[in-house]
Amino acid sequence: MGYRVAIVGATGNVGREMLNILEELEFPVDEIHAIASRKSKGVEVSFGDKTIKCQDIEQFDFSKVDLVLMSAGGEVSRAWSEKIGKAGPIVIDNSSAFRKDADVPLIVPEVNPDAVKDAKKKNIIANPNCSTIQLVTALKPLHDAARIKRVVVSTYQSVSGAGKEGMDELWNQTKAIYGLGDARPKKFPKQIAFNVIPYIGSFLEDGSTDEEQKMSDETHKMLDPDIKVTVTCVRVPVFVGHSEAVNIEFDRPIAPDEARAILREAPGVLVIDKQEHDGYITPVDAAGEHAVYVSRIRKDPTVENGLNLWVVSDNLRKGAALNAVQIAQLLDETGVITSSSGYRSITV
Ligand code: 2RA
Repeated sequence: MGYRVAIVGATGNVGREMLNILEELEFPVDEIHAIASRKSKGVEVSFGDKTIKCQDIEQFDFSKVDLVLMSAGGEVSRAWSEKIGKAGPIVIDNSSAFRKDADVPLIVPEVNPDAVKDAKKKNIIANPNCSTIQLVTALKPLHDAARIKRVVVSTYQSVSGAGKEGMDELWNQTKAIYGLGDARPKKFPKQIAFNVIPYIGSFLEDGSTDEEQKMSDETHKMLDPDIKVTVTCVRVPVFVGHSEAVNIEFDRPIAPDEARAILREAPGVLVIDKQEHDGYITPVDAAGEHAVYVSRIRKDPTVENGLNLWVVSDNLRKGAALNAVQIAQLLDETGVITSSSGYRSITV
């Protein structure tokens, strides 16, 4: 006996990864349903060696499933997640729609698994923003060892964070710039091929962007509201894998060797940190993998108790689909949902 699972947004980058990861982690699935908008009805997606056809969200009876993994954007989540939660299943929502809701837990299983106790308040759990997930996974073990006072983060976010259209734009623009074709930006506000764009999401009144605000708000909700967080989010011409340059100020001295030892023991983290070219990670190395990689751990001598890190992870996997499936595992392990079959846990 396993679970009856529906994936909403099954044709998207993250939806497809959710299907892959459910299968890879042998999450106990009895029934799987691929759900999408009416225009994608009948489109085929893969689940292991099977092919399943997308069903129209308007026609689907959500009371017949136990778990819904939702990744169809904020608008669809706002229209559907509460309705689905009331029909019975628990919704793991990948959008930002409910992340700040006090009755909706926001969870990275390595960071704040206890928040699962509130899962049934609305039958919705929010999956954090991709760039926040990898940040807090690396910060949590360090914060437990030496309180973090302030974090300065600069992100280098891949185009897959903006969906398939973002990936297509990088591919088509790259070809168009050196050949024939239309290189004008459509998905991104400026040319992304051979360029970087210091803007993700939308502008807020104070001049920051909502992507930057999300990283700060979500770190406060999951890790500690007292940590000062300041962020600059940048889109870069990389297909998959978000990178972050992270500067941390602690309330006591912490040597790079101590930080390395702590991070080596931390769940979900892999330290690759030698002063040689195989000794640091790039997004190309991290794509398709599960871990949050930490490299370039070094002292920041310009502040008291400062460290610099380089943090990279696959934004479609740990930054989205993997974290969502880990939340499903957590629901199962804690008995919030129940099934009699077993499955392999994640090890990285
Ligand atoms: C991005 N953070 O990379 C977004 C996706 N959730 O655009």
